[in-house]
Amino acid sequence: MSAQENTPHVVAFAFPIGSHPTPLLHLVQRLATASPHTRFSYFNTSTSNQRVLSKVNLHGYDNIKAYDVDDGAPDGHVFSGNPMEAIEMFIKATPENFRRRLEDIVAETGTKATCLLTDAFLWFSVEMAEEMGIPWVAFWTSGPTSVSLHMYTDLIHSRLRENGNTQDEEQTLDFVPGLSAIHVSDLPQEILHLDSPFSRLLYDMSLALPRAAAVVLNSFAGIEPVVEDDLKLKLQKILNVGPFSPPPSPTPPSDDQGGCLSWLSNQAPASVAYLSFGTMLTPPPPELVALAEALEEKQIPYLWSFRDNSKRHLLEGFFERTKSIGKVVQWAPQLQVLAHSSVGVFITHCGWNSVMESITGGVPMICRPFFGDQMTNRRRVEDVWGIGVGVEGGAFTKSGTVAALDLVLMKEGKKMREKIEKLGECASRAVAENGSSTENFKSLVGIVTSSSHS
Ligand code: U2F
Repeated sequence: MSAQENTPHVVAFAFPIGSHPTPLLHLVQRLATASPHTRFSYFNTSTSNQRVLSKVNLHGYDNIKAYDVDDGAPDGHVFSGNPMEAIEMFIKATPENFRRRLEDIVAETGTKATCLLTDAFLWFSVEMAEEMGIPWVAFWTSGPTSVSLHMYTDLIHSRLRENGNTQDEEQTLDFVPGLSAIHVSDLPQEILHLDSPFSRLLYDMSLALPRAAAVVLNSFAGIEPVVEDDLKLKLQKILNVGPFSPPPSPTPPSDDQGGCLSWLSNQAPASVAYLSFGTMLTPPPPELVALAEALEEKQIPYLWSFRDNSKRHLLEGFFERTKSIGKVVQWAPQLQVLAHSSVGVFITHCGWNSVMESITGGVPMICRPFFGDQMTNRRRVEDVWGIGVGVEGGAFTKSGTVAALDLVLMKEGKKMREKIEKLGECASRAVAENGSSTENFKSLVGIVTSSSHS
């Protein structure tokens, strides 16, 4: 057997939407540092690779190579901007796009895959891994609550049927361990309605996850103890290895072209509202206007990560009038922004990475969730952890936003900060030497780099 054939070769498959591909690549980087003699191949669509690789620097990672796979879009196709269009085209192209590319790479390098480490959504990887006789490790980019809800999809449906499918929005999920605070109205459409290609993908994932050698989460022990204990009964291994932070890079790409950090340094402690709605969405026009009116009325210093040029005209007057107290950028170095002592509140859609980063930075949240796991994340933030508040009525209005700002920056701010600091300490302990996430990461290295199964 040649040295090439003997080299462990971990092949990572990304789900090319939103923030999914970046944390997977960060995980690959950490693994590649921990195991320099293992080869890592990172598969993603070309558009997503371009975006991710413009922010994540692979310089110095000689054992990682990124490859493009087909995104399923016909040549010259112009996307509408609705993420579901890209998702459905991509789903149609799977698993053949990954399978073909993997065959090419194996032929080219003479190195067989010894482990598939993929976004959990790409459940078909378990079949590919089983055919090759290698382990499948699934990476769940959100928290324990949302993966648990997917695992309970059948039970949720049978309970809803018992109620005559009336879907009492206020019904709570007290039949799911640890999740009695979740209401039916918090559930993602993909769990409630199983008829779209994306919902079916997630349902099939819930059936496949027990076959994964391990399910890896960007989370930490103790944040959802009951849910985690229950997941341990359902999955072979659950490995919290978070909260993630980007691995150090010899020449870090500058995420702070807008000068956010120096601007923050000139603001009073805990005074600034940081606004960002993740990688995929912008609130609808009336909500943007209401949000701006609330900030202006209260004269709250703000830092707004705003990229949607089609909606920018709605805020141009506001940005101009408030330029002495506010700053708007296309992209902010969010992790560092949330760790800055001047930030007093994070106005967020409750994407899981944002929630983790807010906990790490110790910043309470005002939550305006839109889809997927964001509503259940909001429920944990507000009702379970007490580290933020949802906006009244579920959408931004001027009065509701003013009330939420008063609550977080003044009335309840101290209490929320104390609670979030406690969670943040728990997170720091998990990633410290000998901490639970650190130890889990070592187990993960063992699982993905052992080529004895091949
Ligand atoms: C999807 O979430 P998003 O990608 O929309 O949002 P987040 O999970 O909060 O991740 C956004 C990431 O982008 C970074 C930020 C987060 O790591 O630090 N970022 C930044 O650095 N600068 C900016 O100006 C703006 C963002 C989905 F919509 C959610 O429901 C899921 O929870 C999530 C994870 O599966 O994926």
